[in-house]
Order: sequence, then structure tokens, then C-alpha cells
Amino acid sequence: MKKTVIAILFLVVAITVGCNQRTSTYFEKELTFPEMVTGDQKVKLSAYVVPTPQQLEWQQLELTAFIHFGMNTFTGREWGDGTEEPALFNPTDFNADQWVYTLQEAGFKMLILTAKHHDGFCLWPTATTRHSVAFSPWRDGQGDVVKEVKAACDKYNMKFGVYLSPWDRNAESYGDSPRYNALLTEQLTELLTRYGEIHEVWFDGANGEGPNGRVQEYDWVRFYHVIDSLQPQAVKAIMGNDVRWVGNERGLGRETEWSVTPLQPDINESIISENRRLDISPTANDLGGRELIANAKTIYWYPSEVDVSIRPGWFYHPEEDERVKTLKELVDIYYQSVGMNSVLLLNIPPDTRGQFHEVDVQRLKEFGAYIQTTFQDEKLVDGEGLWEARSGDSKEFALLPDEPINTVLLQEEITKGQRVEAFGVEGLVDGEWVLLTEGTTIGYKRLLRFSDLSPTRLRVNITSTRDVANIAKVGAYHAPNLDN
Ligand code: FUL
Repeated sequence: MKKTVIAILFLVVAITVGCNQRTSTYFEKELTFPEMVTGDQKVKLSAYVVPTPQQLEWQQLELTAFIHFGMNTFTGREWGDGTEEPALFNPTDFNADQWVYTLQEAGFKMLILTAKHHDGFCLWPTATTRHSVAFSPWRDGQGDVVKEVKAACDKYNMKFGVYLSPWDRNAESYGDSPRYNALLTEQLTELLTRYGEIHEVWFDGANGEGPNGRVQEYDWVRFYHVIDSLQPQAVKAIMGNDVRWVGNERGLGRETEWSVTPLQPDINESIISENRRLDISPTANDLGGRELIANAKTIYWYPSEVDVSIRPGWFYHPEEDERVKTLKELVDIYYQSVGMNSVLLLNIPPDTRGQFHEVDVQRLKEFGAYIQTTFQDEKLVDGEGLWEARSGDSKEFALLPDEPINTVLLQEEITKGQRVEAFGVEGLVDGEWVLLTEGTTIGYKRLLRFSDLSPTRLRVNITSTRDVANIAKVGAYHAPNLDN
């Protein structure tokens, strides 16, 4: 702790006198400001907060898939009430290979499975309850969805994560806090010890208990400890403190998306009161602006994840077969998530066979092909290599001759922090510089679209930064125009 304060103070002095020897001091995941630093100094210090190796690896996945599958698939509901008979769970032609193969072809790098949703039905043969696949007719009660999905993930080199709903409408102990915490700990332990590597644990914050409902006080510290000790490479999401919910389920990231923020999940009284003092929550518009950082006591690397379903519901409903999102909608979501400094978590719900429906498979194929074709075809020359940019710096890049472009990519080297606050991109068209696009934050990745043009050169202007920005990559592409 003492060492950290000294490092911070050294950095503050270095920042203040404008010394260049300061770039080796970084703060992984978290930084508590010493009392005496000013608001401006806090903003500068925030430029030195960096992801953990786990958060970095997660961010680089870019495309991840959510799988909502369980009791609701067979009852047609979105939220079961926990009274469903395990006998209802009976996929007729379960095939996890089909899910994972389809996802891998489409460019997805991780799959997160709803091991237990709010209805409490467990997709693995747990020792903690009879409300599980072990008491269903599927595979004569010998089946294990988690195991089969994980095996398929291993086969196709796909990372695997689990969604475990803290809210459990079946567990009799829910609301009797110590007893239910013990049960959830046991379920978590089973999931984290039986199936090999797990890369994300997704703790949903939803709780629909009414005013007279049971109130459970979760032991988050204990759950975090179980994950950190059993699966240290895993990130903890949503009610976890490594990955933040973007704040909506519409596939919409923020134009200004700071991965460094004072926000933490509401897991104890002191965090709840600090979030309240700063007037922030995952749905807030501004989670990392200057004024907010200046008012904060502690800041965190807490990057956002955009979760959205390919269909209106999270679970499969045959009546939604005609309402699978169009290619254009999926591509817009990609630009609004991966292109706005977030990871996309796209939900594809398997049907009652236990397979992705043909419409979804077809759409994923189109989506994967669109993204791969667009971004494989680099139109900019020499856009890779670190560019250290100060506020006001510009850099020109050559473009392939006579090739139209309509998309620009910018990336910061986030192992050196997130720093850019404003930028513009110009193109040289008929000997004149024209503004193609502009924005605020970049972060891990920013994608911006504009109308087709064939400039001969590109000029990137970094107009405002929190400290010397480290631009890792600039790219330019032509994305096929889509009508619907
Ligand atoms: C929400 C849940 O209530 C939905 O059913 C779904 O699982 C979604 C991803 O999170 O909080």
C-alpha cells in the first residue's frame, strides 16, 4: 500500500513537471487517489490505470456468444417461476457441436451458457438440488449439458463461460442468506472444478422478487474468492467486478466509452453509497468524464460488455422464427459494441431439439462472412506500429489508390491506459482535406462509418488526450452497403 502511494506521488510529480520518464508506472485494475491530489491530477492518473491480463485477454476476444437454454426453452417462458417439473426438459436431438461449430465459423471466440437461470433448473447433474437434468428424461437422466457444451468448445478451440443466476426461484433456502450462499458456493464450485478451464462467470443482477419477496444478502466476497482461486484466468462479469454491463439489452454501446470509471457493482454498502454519492450506475450516460473522475476517490479498469439477443427473447420461442435480427441489424450492433470499445455478447437460443434454428444459423453465417470480408481487406498502408500522440498531433497515412473506403478503425494500446478524449479523421480528396469522421474516446477499438469516398491519404488528428496517447493501429476498410 505504502509502495503504491509513493508510486502515485512520484507519478504526480512527474506529470506535473512534464517529465518523460514516467511511462513505466501503471496501476492494474484499481487506483485509490491520495487525499492531496487535485482533480486535474486525478484525470491524468486515470490514464495510467490498465487492465489485468485476464481483462485484456477478454477484451481481445471481441465477439462472444450467449446461450440461453434451459427449462424456459420447453415452457415458452422468459422467466420460469421454479415450479416447473424437471420432466419437461427433454431436447429431442441435442447437438452442442452444431452450436459451437456455427459460432466458430462466424468468428466467435467464447460461449457463455446459462448453467442455471432464475428458475433454478441446473443444466448439470448437481449434488445441490433435484431440480436438474439428472431428474429429467433427457439421456435417461444421465445427461450433462455443461459437459457436452464444454467438450464441443474444447474441440473447436472456443473459450467457455458460465452464467449462474444468483436469483433462484426454486431453491427453498433462497432468502435464508447463509444457507443459500452455501448452496450457491457449492454450485459454483461444481461448475468450476468439473469441466476444465472457464473464462467468464456471469452473475446476473436481475431479481424480480416483489415487495413481499424473499430478500437474499449475497456473500459476493466469498463467490469472488471461489472463482479467483479455482479459475484465476476467469473474468467476473456484471455483478462481478472485472466486466461491466453496458446498461441496455439493445446492443447499444456508448459514443464515449471509458474503460476507466469509478463505478463498481453494488455488492456492499460502501460501494452502494459511493455509487450514490457520484450518481452513477451501469445505465448512466457518463461513467468516465473529467468531472466524475475529479470527484472520485477510487477508479477501476471496468470495461463494458454489450449483451443482446439475436431474437426478441433470450430463450427460444418458435413464434419468433420470423423475427431473427437482419444482417444489417447485426452489423449495426457490431459497430455499436466492438466498434465502441466493448465486447459483444450475442445471444443465440437453441430450440427444443437442442440446436440452433436454421434461420439463426444462416444469419450467423452471413454476419461472420460480412465482418471477415470487410476487415480482412485493409486499404490503409502501414497503419500498425505504436504512434505516441500528444494533444494536437496529427499523422498521415497512405491509402491504396482508387479504392473506396467507408470505415475507419482506431485502436489504443490499452496496456498503457486509455487516453484519447477527442479525435478527427480527414481524407485527401481531389487535393483537399475533408473531414470524414470524428469522435471522443477510442479505447481498445473504435470503428466509425461514413459515405463511400476514395481519398488518396488519411490524416488522423488526436485533438485531446489525458496524457500521451498510444495509438496501436489505424485501419481503413470498405464495408458493403446493406439495405435491410
Ligand atoms: C437478465 C435476465 O433477467 C434475462 O432473463 C437474461 O438472462 C438477461 C441476459 O439478463 O437480467
